[in-house]
Amino acid sequence: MLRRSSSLNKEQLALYFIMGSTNTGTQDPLHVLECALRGGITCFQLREKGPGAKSGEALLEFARQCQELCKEYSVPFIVNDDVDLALALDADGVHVGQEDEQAAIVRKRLGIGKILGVSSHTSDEVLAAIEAGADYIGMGPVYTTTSKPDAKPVAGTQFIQTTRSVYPDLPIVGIGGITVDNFAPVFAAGANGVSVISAIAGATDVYAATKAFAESIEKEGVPL
Ligand code: 3NM
Repeated sequence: MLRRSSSLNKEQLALYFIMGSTNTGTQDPLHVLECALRGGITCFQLREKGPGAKSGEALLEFARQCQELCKEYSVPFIVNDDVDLALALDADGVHVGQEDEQAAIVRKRLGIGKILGVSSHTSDEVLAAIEAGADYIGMGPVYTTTSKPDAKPVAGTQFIQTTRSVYPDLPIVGIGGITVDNFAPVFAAGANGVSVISAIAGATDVYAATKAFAESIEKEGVPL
């Protein structure tokens, strides 16, 4: 079994914001990220995907700016599915899906000082991710999502609950269609956090939406 990193604190998963430059409509993505950071997100993942996504130098520059903002707020900066970019920037970690580079290879490339997140949809995938040295598992989609065209069928919270009963200490984050109005069952099922794109990136007032979300999570008894 590969070793997990010691750099992830479970509480940092509580309100995990995911964004790319194509998720913010007419709003400047860096402004959106800054408002989200001010509002209280606890982790950030740069996920630059879909039509119009940045690449090459433009992506490197954008990623560097996102990383700088995250540093100002002491929030982990995770890169989705781009180990080269994460290594070039000395990012805090990488998140991969099942179709991306294999988790065990990513762990070897990153070393043990970095955070590795793996999306898992079956118990076999969870076990493989743990054996590959994942620090946390992403599980979804909990609810219907419009942010990932190739998302799997809606899974609800049952799989989180089952996984939690098998692995009491495994850091788990739920994802997919999660909002300030429907997040509570995700924590009740045993997740340590919720990952969101549109509930924050699509808000008219990103700061206010994030702050309200963070406060609601705290009210559920989750420390932020
Ligand atoms: N992964 P929103 S669902 C990036 O099920 C992603 O693994 C998912 O966006 C999975 O908060 C998803 O806008 C999109 O629904 C989440």
